[in-house]
Amino acid sequence: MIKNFMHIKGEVKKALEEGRSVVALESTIISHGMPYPKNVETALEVERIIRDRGAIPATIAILDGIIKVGLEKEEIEYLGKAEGVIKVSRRDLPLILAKGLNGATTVASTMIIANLAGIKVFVTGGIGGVHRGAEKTFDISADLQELARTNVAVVCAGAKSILDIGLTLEYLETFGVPVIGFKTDEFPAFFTRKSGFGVDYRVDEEKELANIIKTKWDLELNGGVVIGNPIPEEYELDYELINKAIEDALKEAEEKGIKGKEVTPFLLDKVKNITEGKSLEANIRLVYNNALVGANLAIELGKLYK
Ligand code: PSU
Ligand code: MN
Repeated sequence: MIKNFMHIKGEVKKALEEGRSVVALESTIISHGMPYPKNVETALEVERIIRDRGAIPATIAILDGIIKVGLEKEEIEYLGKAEGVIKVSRRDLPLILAKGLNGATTVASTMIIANLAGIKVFVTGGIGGVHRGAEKTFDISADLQELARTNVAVVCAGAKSILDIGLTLEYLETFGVPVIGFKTDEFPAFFTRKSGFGVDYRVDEEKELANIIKTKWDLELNGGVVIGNPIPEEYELDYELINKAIEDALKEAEEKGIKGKEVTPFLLDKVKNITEGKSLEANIRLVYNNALVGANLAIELGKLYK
């Protein structure tokens, strides 16, 4: 039944059938996370990095109401350029498919689709989380619930401090989601290597990551795993600079009454403007670094699932 809604690109389909390693990629980062044309350049370069390591990339989006697992270059270009592509999380999926619309997938919906397609590793920039002030707004990303239930490993550079990182980690703990620091003892804060919050466990090799992930699923402990892979030192932003930018962005969001699914894209755009594009460059570099680790992890997991 689900197959009626989904189109898996030939290259990806073949790789899955042959048991080769595939890495899922989201599309909200393309249509809502970065400006054109950097978004398209980055998405294509990420795919190249993954191929270079010997894995197959599968960028995921919804086009004309069809779930696409693996996009053509022109489709990535379209998502990067088009205005008004809908940001699609779990709750949006049925509407966008039934109405035959275009949509960019978040971490939550990309996990759902990756899992349906049989892809175990997903690379992104940062996960959504518990927003600051969530005790009043209840603004908690659906990404966290998805991590609690769907069996996909997510390689990210942590979570931005537009979120309440402490509460995000507490939420993940409550729902039994392992949070692993890749070569770090601290959960990374996207633009910076440090957040002030530790991780449950530090792992230094992709092979060990793969072992932990497979063990979780062998035990039928359903749900994802968060792998926090810090931005490389040379691209890290200044802690003070970024926090000032985030404070200003949060203030403006509050003044303008930004709510719901608009909050995250609004904050991301403001931070980019305040840091005069420095944050964009950092964002690109950390995604490349995640792609490298994700591809290696997919290959190691592939060996275990042979
Ligand atoms: N955080 C980032 N960059 C992003 C996003 C989050 O640093 O591009 C995107 C991801 O697609 C994530 C989504 O899944 O925003 C979360 O949105 P919300 O908080 O509305 O659930
Ligand atoms: Mn939200």
